Amino acid sequence: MDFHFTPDQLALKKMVQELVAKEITPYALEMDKTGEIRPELLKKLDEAGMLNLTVPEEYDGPGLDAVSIALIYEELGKGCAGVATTVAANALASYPVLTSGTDEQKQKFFSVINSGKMAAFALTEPGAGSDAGAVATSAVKDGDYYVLNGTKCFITNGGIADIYVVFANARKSAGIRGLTAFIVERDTPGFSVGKDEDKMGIRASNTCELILDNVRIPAANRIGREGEGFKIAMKTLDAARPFVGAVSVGLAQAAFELAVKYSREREQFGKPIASFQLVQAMIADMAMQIEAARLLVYKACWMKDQGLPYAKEAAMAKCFAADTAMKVTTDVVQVLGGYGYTKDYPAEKYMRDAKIMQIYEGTNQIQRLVIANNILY
Ligand code: COS
Repeated sequence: MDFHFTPDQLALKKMVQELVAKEITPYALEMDKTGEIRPELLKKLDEAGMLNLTVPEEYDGPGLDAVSIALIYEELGKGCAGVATTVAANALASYPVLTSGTDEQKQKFFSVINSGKMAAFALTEPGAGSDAGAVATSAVKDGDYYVLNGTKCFITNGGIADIYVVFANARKSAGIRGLTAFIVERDTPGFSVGKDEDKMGIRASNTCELILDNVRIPAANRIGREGEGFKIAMKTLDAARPFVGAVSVGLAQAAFELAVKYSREREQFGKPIASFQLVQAMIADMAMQIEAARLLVYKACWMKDQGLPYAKEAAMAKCFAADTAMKVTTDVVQVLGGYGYTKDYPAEKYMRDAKIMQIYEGTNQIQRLVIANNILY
């Protein structure tokens, strides 16, 4: 076993740490208030190569392995989980094309995110969350076109993307075997952005409703075969889940470092609260949980990079790291006491941001089902 990173991975991590320190951390609370990512930051993220992390070299991308991408997300997560989510949504949307798209589709989709534009993965609907197969958006074949009708909700980057992967059902009677994936461009007539969600956390990220009203798209934009959409969505979520884990680890680490610093400085009963054993126990538990979560994330990514089956490990990494982020950030607020509950410190933001990690890209209840299914069947 080798726990070392390559010189390239270490250089990448250092570059992202510098980007985060200069361009993200100082503005994290401001973006949390405004509920928007700074447009200047999107430009900086593009210049730093953060918006096309999953694009292979043959399509003019960086061709990174999953471990390297996880290291990047961990650092972004330390700075702001909302920014990390914005970046990660481009990766999420790229996987259906990466795993199942044609060469022309890859050229088209990757050239958009290579040029600094945003992408979105549109699966969820008001009636199809955990039950992803229940997508009601319809796709009706009409000559060389499909006509899409329906509404998507909770779509990360929905309002700021230029290109979307939209899941619709092309054969209603076939249930999940009718689900089909399509590339939809934002300027297609009939396609519009609806309600912008006012969220508890990850407020720098954009989350919108999408409306498809007789959207005619060329059949050439269909990804894979008709009815292959459910499997494409599941493979995409397998690939993306360790990265939610990586963001969770970074978020938990940032909160932990705040608690360590605060506990050394804050004095009660005439000494730093770090000298009290009940505080020490919380610090030790946080450190253990974060380290365990980090190792699960790296292992799932390493398995993916080795070409091994990794769906179970991806779900474990996402679930454990998200639960860790929630537990750690809650305890960090506790260590900071009354101050942790105010907006004078980022502790309460970390706690609000952590909650979504247990919900999006498959709730932690769904992750447990995926893990159990992989063990039992
Ligand atoms: N990779 C490839 N194929 C997969 C797969 C995976 N990870 N998981 C399931 N499949 C295939 C199965 O092999 C099965 O194929 P066959 O019909 O050919 O045998 C098909 O998909 C259906 O699988 P299954 O019966 O397990 O599906 P379920 O309806 O029971 O759903 C869960 C499984 C609940 C795990 C799935 O719906 C899910 O992950 N839901 C969460 C969705 C989600 O994460 N939403 C968040 C919003 S998107 S950001």
